[in-house]
Amino acid sequence: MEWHIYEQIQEIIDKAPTFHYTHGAFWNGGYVIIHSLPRRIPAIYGGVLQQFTMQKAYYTIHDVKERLWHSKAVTVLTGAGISAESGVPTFRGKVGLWKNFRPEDLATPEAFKNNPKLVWEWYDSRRQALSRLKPNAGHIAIAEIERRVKEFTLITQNVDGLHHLAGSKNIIELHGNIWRVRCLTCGEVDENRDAPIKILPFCECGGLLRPDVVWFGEMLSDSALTKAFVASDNCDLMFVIGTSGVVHPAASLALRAKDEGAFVVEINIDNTPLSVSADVTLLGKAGDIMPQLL
Ligand code: BJW
Ligand code: ZN
Repeated sequence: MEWHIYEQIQEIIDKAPTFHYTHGAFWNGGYVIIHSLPRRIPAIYGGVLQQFTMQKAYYTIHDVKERLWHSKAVTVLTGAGISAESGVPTFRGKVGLWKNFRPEDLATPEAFKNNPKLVWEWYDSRRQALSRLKPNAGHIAIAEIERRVKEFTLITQNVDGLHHLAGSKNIIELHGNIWRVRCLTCGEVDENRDAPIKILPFCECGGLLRPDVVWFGEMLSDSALTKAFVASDNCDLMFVIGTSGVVHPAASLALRAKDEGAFVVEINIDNTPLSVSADVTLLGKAGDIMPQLL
């Protein structure tokens, strides 16, 4: 990176009001130049908190790359944004699914109880669209990282199965999988790739089947969450990719990783509530940035 770009970044940060976070990204011939958020660090004199000072650190994509390949344990947390470039709609934002659909009507156990046909029609339309989509460069780069690092865990909030198709192996699906069904009567879980699926679908036992996903107000699987905690608490480096960071407990995994000493790199086209906690935010599309780390 050219030195004058560093100077420009420095100038912008210096002009920013003290004690306010400054954040930005600069584009240079297609490469993302990133810097971490300046942090407020307490200055303690004689045991008394006197003031906050600004700690500034700058990272290039090459610094992140270097860190990645020197890490022993890498954990990746993904959200809908990683699949956006495959054509899968995200939930929030200007063109997100929640613009046209209310989560209360479609993604809660009460919604399914009140109108299983409506909920199944929504999931069926998403399954049909998904059946035509493929993993993108972001998914593929994550699978490649798994092949090259010693300890690797992928925690995804996505239900689309695209990480599997890209070749990722050690995957924790926090919110389930849209290609599985679960019987409300006997609890049996089965893979079902019918697209379209028969509405309403029933189990051999006669019970109504539901998508095997986690809706609002439902507990995440104990074993998935425990594994996700272990992977977040024990990694040296965590990538947080394409999530708005507003749905818990998934979002809290990034904070846990940070608290336990991991270096946290966020990759998103926008800032999120997690940006202030991340060591670095790379602003850009996951499908553009992830392959640059290989
Ligand atoms: C790009 C990009 C590109 C775009 N490159 N980036 C603590 C505090 C407050 C509330 C709670 C709390 N703990 C629990 C709760 C309640 C609730 C919750 O979090 N609510 C908040 C919304 C307020 N959580 C729950 O209910 C969870 N259960 C639970 O905690 O049980 C215990 C409990 C029960 C009862 C009460 C309290 C506790 C369950 C959450 C289940 C979420 N389910 C869904 C649907 C899954 C099935 C389906 O797909 O249909 O999961 S909702 C939806 O949101 C989906 C996603 O996995 C999840 C997260 O969304 P995600 O992935 O972040 O997507 P977006 O669209 O929000 O963001 C996309 C991002 O990508 C954006 O930032 C873009 O900028 C970026 N982007 N293109 C890089 N190319
Ligand atoms: Zn059954």
